[in-house]
Amino acid sequence: MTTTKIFDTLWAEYSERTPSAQKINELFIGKGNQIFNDHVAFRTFDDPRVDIEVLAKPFLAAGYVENGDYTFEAKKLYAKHYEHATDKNLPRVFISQLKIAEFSVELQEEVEKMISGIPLEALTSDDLVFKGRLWEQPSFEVYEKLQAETEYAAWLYVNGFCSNHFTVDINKLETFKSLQEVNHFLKDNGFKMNTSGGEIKGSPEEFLEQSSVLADRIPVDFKELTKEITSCYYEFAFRHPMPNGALFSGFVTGSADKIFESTDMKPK
Ligand code: OOG
Ligand code: NI
Repeated sequence: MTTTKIFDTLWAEYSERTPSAQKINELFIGKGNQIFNDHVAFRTFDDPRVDIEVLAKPFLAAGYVENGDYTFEAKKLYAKHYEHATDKNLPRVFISQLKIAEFSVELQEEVEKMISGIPLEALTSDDLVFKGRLWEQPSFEVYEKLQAETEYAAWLYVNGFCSNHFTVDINKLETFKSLQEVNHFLKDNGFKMNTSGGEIKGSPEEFLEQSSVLADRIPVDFKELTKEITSCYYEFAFRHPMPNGALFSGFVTGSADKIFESTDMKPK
């Protein structure tokens, strides 16, 4: 699959479930900006049938290479980021996985049910990343049980495999010169920011500043009832030059830790 096809497909799915991202794009474009993406992100479990390496396949096939890895002790997550080997205008790809062995036996059993419910043809398709939720209709009781241990697993149980956020590259906007200005503009237009760890995560000293709006909520048909649950969110990244003059290209663990919380049902 070409990179154009990959990102067009991902954007179509994501923007349909994330009306805020479409609205924010219209606002930026209305001010005379063109939008470029800094990165997109995916979530999964560390089971070898569906882990980071499996989700990365379409990207590796399209010329992406691994560029860094990150550990999140408290959230029991591990992540890798990928960049295109030659075309640096393409978005980075950030994929995290939940370390399921570190959770309760009950959670492990639920995850096993999810993964063993995935049709074999999807598991062997090399494009799991586009497929959404591949297991049976979720139960609200299970959702709440997962959520009590980890918002991440509960989110994945409902949303499945998909891009959980796109990220506007603020360096490339014409009419905004800082993340502060962007946040101000978004709040003026009624958007709610993720304030966990402060509205802006990171600093010029860390070479990366990031912010995000709280995830949209869409109705989910559980077995027992229909309820609005977080879908996906939009992020904003501003990169600073390192001492060698090049823009920093990685991620900052302490900031990412808080960005994950954009999909929490109970935001901090
Ligand atoms: C990923 C959160 C981390 C970043 O830019 O630091 C991240 C997620 O929500 O799955 O995207
Ligand atoms: Ni991100």
